[in-house]
Amino acid sequence: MLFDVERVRKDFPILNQRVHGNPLVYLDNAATSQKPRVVLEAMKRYYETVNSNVHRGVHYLSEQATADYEHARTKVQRFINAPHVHEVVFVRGTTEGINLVAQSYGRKNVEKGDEVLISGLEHHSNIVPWQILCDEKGARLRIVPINDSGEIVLEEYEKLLNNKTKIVSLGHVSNALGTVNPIKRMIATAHRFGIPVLIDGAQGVPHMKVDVQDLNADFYVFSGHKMFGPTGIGILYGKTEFLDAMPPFQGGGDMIKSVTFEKTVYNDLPYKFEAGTPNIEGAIGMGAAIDYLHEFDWNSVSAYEADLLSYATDSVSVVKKLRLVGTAAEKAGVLSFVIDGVHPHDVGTILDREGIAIRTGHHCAQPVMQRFGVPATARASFAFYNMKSEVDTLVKALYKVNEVFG
Ligand code: 7TS
Repeated sequence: MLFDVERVRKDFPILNQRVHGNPLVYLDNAATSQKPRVVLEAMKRYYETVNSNVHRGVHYLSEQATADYEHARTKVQRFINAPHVHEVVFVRGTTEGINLVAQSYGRKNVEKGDEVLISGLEHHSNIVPWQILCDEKGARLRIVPINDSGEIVLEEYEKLLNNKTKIVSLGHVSNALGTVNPIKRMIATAHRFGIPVLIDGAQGVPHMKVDVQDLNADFYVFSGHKMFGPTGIGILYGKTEFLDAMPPFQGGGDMIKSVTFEKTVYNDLPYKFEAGTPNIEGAIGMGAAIDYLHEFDWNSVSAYEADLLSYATDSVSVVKKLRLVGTAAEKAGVLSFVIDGVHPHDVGTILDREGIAIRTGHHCAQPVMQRFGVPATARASFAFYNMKSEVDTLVKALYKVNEVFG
């Protein structure tokens, strides 16, 4: 079945508008994706007909809200092929998921002199939580280097794994460069040393089918808002053996079975990690986004996206003084670049006047910028609703940038 982008675009009301008098060209999908109508309607329907707190009331609406919330969890379970529904924990997003593992698993298992291993490609949210942990424990954060194309150097990775390494935490896809990491292979390598692996899937799930069992990931985290769902909701998937042994991250309602002033008995998974009233409408919206994604043939989507990225790569490469940052063999969704003599923010501002939304800056990945010797890049990031004609608009606007800056 061929992917029909014109039809898909009709599902996203926000795309059909003009910005500064020009048709909106939204190329900031790595920051957040747009939402299809079915997601917006699911959340509206929830507030208009069901709104109530979950897991508490015996009344009709509370039971309905609980059923909808838990149904969303089973949708996530199927979406990532998790073996058990209790392995799916609702969190605020990728950032909270990583902090949860660092604070709960990390504080319990990482001691003075131990090591935590990440790569040189990580988003700040997969760096700073581990730094906080290592600082507290007197442990060492070690970094797998990346090569000039923006790929993890696998030989170095293997050399860095040792009996002091307590956890490995890796991005699935780099938000700054678009590199797709060979995580299945890297997980298998870490497992040979008996080391668990967390995958930051924030930029993975919007572009590819993820099967946590096939990957054999011990933890996999992602955000709803980057996969066409709402903000403020995300997922921590963890294998039962790890989640069961981990202490709670936050205390409060819902995460307990019983409380006295002397002793509290914690709830079962996943509720042990869901203290307080959760983001109910967020979970429901995320479930609706998953239903929406299920309608697609992912082979066609992947082929469409790969073709679009390759077209964009070729098209921008002819722009004078433009240099791509990140040229990995395996890439998804992201085109980062600099134009010699022009600050990326100026590129962004000129493009904005043409109705084009891109991100400029360090993309919360300052170590990646340092590795490539640039303070910032301009980044166009794609979703399956983007079109080649939008790439053409981008390229035309980049010519304009060169005209302005001579
Ligand atoms: N990990 C990666 C790889 C990301 O790209 C992001 C967000 C996060 C973690 C954090 O996700 P959050 O939903 O908890 O904020 N990346 C970006 C970006 O590239 N531009 O804005 C946010």
